[in-house]
Amino acid sequence: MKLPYREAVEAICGANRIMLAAHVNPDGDTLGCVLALTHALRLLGKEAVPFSAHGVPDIYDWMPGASWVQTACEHHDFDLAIICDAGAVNRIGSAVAPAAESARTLINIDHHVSDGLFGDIQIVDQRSAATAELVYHLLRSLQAACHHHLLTNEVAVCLMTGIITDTGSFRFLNVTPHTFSLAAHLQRLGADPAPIAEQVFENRSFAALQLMGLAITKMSISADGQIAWSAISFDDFQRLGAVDADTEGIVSNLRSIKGVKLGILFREVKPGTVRISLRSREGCDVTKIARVFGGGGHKLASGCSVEGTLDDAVGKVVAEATRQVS
Ligand SMILES: [Mn+2]
Repeated sequence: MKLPYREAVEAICGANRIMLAAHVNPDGDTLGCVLALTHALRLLGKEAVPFSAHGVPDIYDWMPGASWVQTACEHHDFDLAIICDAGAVNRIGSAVAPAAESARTLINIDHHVSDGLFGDIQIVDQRSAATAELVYHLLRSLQAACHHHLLTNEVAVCLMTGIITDTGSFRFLNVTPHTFSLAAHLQRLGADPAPIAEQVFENRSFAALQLMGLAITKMSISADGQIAWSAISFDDFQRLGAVDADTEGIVSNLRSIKGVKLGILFREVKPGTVRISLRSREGCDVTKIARVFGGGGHKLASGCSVEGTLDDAVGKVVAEATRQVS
């Protein structure tokens, strides 16, 4: 499959005002791509503005260029919009999407399985471990076309952050030899993985660890030992002063138990609304469970929401999971 890098380079060269957009609930990959592109485009003298409707989470606020990020866009006069790591335009949030849709040209760079492709130019490849891999190739093409050094230390750090976070520090199934050669080049450019991993994974709040402890204390396991789950109530969040982002990592801990195929975390985000995260090992497709409750995602990582009490949600989802797993 040949990706339209040349077309994207032409669109970038012909544009002056360029907006870059991350998806809502931003992760290291979407932010890394948006910031890497912003750095590179500014080096080319472009007016490049990064947007993230949900801002920059604390664990990513050290990233080079993080302070440039805007959360809403009122201007509708961009020559070009580049959306990174989002399966659909509405995934960049309603405060940013109209501006991207009204840009003269729209480039979609992504590695997700999506229902329909969008954008005038689509650099979409599901085999890439991270969108950062695709941005890396785009920047190399751009660098060659413009005879301008673009893979700076800042750019390399942003892209390495995307790769480290989307591969779970090179542990996930999406990692290929290509991921390693690309990461090797980024490290040679000055992007050491260790300080990035420390910033992202070892910078947690006290409340987040207390929440983890509570979730582990409250966990349950099915009779056959294949499903492990835990539930955190709205009161638990309030009492510990924890926020939803502090649940990061809990569900993968549930899945890590020997013999467990499926981990489920229930969190009452507000009274009457329960958000559910599902994580499985290979061979167990959690999208099938999430879809029953109107959610979706990937085979090994999906989510959904259920209205009602925490106990009701646990009862319904665990019953459905048991039906599907056994
Ligand atoms: Mn990604």
